[in-house]
Amino acid sequence: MLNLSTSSALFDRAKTLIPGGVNSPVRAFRSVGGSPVFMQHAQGAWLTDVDGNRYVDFINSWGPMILGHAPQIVLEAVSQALPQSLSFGAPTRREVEMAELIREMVPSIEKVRLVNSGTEACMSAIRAARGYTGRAKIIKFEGCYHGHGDAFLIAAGSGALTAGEPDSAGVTQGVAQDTLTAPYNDVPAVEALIAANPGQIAALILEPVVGNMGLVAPADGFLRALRALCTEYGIVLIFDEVMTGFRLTSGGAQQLYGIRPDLTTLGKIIGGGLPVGAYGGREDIMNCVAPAGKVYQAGTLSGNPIATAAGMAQLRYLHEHPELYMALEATSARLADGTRQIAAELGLNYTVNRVGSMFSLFFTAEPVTNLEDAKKCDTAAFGRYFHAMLNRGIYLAPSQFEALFVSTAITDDLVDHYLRACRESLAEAHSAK
Ligand code: HOZ
Repeated sequence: MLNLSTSSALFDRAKTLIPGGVNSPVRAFRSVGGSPVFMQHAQGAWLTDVDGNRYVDFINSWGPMILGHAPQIVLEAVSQALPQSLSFGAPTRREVEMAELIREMVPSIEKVRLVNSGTEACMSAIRAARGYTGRAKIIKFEGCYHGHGDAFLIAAGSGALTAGEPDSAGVTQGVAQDTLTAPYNDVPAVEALIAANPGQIAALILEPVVGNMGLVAPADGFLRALRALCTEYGIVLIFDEVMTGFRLTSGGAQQLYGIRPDLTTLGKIIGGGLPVGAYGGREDIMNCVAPAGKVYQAGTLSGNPIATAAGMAQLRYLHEHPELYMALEATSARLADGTRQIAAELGLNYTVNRVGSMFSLFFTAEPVTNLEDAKKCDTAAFGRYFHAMLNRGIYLAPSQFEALFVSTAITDDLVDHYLRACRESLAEAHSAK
């Protein structure tokens, strides 16, 4: 068993100071039981906690550490930027260069606005879509998570789902009534919403590959059908690529599936681990944003010089090394296929969904294509599995309804280590009932 005494003591202190003891709900381990591990240090694939335990990291700060932790190129860029000031609240050269690079890597983004988080990006994208169309309603999918903006906390995934409260307290009826929801991968349900709300829908937002109800891939033709519907009805199609952007391919999920959204939201990945977000897309829509247009949105820390230095360093590296996506694909395939095979050998036939370097092991033998499917999982068994993996030095997302993220720091030896731990942990989780 791990010695987690310092983590436990910190959590006890934190609970007296911070709601639930954490600054973001999933971290509290509520859906897997036990108390969270407090981290101290990370390098490459390895995390070290405050008690000195080491773990191979499969969260990678929920996506952005594509190159593993503390890559030299990012650290150097940050140290070069540091002496030039931490914040200006004024335009900088690097913001222009970053916008150019984003546009080059994601061609649907003709104009882009930098913000500070994925939540901010999604809230602002919706406002831009509403300003552009003059319409009020949006469509989102059950189990998709677009940050904690009021409009998105309706049938939301991620922590909102594991807390068992997909409809957050504090969201007014007035806001909630403008958010329409459909099951993921269900085109007829979207058609029905559009038909029932003629000329009223400003935007349709989705994770083109969902990471927030566990990993769920779009069914064949799903994204294409949404694109066609949005074009036909003048609805702004928004891809939330906060987790998939620059990760699934250098151009994100939209490049992988060959679909051009009207707007895209980006988050932590473009900060290389520092707090950044962005939204961008069609020039005519983005020209509605202030001061070019009448949709107001602003922020002192937007385009922060340290965050853009880190983000640019990682983005440039990804752009210049397309071969790393092939390596990520091979590593992730070994991990996911190995997991599936081990489960089958143990007579469990669990579902493993994977797209590129994101995957999930669902504790159900049924296919998982939407939230209803995901909810069929044996979450108690997942909790036991999570702790068995943690005890073996593997740090997974502490919830059945999150994806795992693979970094280029995962070597073949670490894949073997993971698969050994997976076999033992699955067996333990099912013998310990
Ligand atoms: N909402 C994030 C996962 N989908 C978790 C964020 C965090 O706890 O850092």
